[in-house]
Amino acid sequence: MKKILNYINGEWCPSSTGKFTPVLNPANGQVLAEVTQSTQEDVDRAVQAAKNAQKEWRLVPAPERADILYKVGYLLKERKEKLAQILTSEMGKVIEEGRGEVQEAIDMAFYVAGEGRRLFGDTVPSELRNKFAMSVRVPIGIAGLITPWNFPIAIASWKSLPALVTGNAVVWKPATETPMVAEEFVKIYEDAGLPKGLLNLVNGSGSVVGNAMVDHPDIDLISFTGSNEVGKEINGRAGALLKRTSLEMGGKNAITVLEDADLDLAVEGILWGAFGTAGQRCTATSRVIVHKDVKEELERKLLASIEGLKMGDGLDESVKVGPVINRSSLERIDEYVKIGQEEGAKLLTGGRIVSENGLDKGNFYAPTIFTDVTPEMRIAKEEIFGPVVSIIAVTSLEEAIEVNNSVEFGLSSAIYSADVNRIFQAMRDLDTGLVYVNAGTSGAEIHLPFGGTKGTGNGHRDSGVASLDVYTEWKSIYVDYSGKLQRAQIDNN
Ligand code: UN1
Repeated sequence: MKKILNYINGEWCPSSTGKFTPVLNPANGQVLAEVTQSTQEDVDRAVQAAKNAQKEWRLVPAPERADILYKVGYLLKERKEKLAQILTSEMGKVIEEGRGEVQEAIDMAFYVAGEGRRLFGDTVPSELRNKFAMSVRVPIGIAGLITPWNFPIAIASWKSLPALVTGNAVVWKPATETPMVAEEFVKIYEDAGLPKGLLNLVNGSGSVVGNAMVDHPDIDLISFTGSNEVGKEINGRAGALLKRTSLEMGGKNAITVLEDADLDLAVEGILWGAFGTAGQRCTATSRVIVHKDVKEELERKLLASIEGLKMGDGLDESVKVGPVINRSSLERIDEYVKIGQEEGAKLLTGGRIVSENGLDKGNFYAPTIFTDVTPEMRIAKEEIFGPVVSIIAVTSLEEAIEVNNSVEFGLSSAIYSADVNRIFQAMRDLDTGLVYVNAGTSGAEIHLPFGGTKGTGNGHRDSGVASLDVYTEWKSIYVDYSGKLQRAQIDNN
C-alpha cells in the first residue's frame, strides 16, 4: 500500500505517531493509499525547519526566488495529466475539471513568478527637502497554510506561491482527504530546487495539526480555506495571539435570471454552476433567483437539459457529475433535501442517493432542483456543498438583489440579462466579492482577487496581486540626506 509521509526540512518522514489512515476513492470506496497522522511534535519540527530556512530565504533577491517558481510552473505543466488523474481519484471531480484545476495552479505559478520582478511598493515625494520616502513589502516570516479538499492543488497554489515569492517559509496542512495530490505538489517544489525547510508538509487532522499550527507562537499568519465554523474558531484562537488570518469560507451563491435573459445560456450556466464538481465549490450555484414571468420556461429547460448529465466515476471522460467527497457529506446533503421538503419546497428532480448502475460503492447524489423556495427557508440560506439548487421567484431586479444579498455569505453572484442599465445596477449592488454577467457563479481567473464579503471571509483575498497583502508587511522608509534635524509637520509649516 502506498504510504504518504510528511515533508519536513527537505526530508520525507513518517509522523511521530507512526499512525496512518486510509485515503479513499469517493467514486468506489477503494483504498488508494495511507497517510501519516501527525501531532504537535511534527508541527514543532516543521516550524523549526521553516524558521531556519526563512532566515536565508528573505535575503534571496525576489527574482531569484521566482526562478524556482517558474520551474514549478513548468513541472506542473509537464505533470498536468498525472496530477489530474490523482486529483480525480482522491476527490472525485470529473477529469476535465481535474485538468482545469491543475491549469489553475500552472497559471498561478507563472503569474506569481512574474511578481518576483515586480512586488511594487511606492516611492513618493517627501514633504521635506533632501528627504526620500518609499514603501516596500517585507515577508512576515512563517505562513501556516490550511487547505481544503475541493480544490486541493489550485488553492494550495494560491497560497504557497505568493507566500514563497515574498520571502516567507511555509508549513502546510492539506485536507486529510487529499494528501496524494499534496505530496505530488511538494515533489514539484522539491524537483524545482526549492531549498530545504521552506515548504514543510504536515499531514493530519484539523483538530490536532491545524490547531497546533494556529496556536504555534512562531507561525506568523494562517491562511485558511474551509468551513465557516472552523474559520471562526481559527480566527478566535489566532486573534488572541494577534496573528494575521486570511480566511476563505462558505458561499450561498445565486444566479439571477431576469425576464429578458437568454434562457438557454442561463440554463448552461446554472447546470455548470450547480452540478459541476458535484456542487462542491465555494462558488457553486445553490440558488437561482428568477423573474416570475420566465420561471416556468426556465424550469422546463433545466429539466430537459439535466437528463444529459451522466453520473459516475470522474475518470470516465463521458461523466459530467462525479461523487461527493465522503459518506457523511452524502448524508448531510440528503438531510438538507429532507429539510427542504419539510419546509414546503417542491422537489423538481433528484433528491436521492444514487446506488444503481454499480454506483452503490461510491458517494453519489442525484442532481437536485427545488422550486417554490422562499428566501427564509434553510435550503435557501445555508451552504449545502452538494448538487442541490433552489429556485426562488421574484418580481423585479430590486427584489432579486435583496434576495441575493439576504444570506450571511458573499462570495459569488451572477446575473443574466440583456439590459445594460440593469446589469450595471446589479454590478454595483450585488454584495459579493465576485460578480458575473451572463456567466455562472464559477470561473474565477487567478490574476484577479478571489474572495468574498460578509461571512465568506475576513477581508483578505487569495490570488491576484491582492494575495501579496496576506503574506507581507508594509515597511515605510524615510532617508533624510539634509544633514540636519527636519521635523515632519513642524519645520515645513
Ligand atoms: C473554490 O471553490 O474554493 O471559480 C475555488 C471557480 C474556481 C475556483 C473555486 N476557479 O470556481
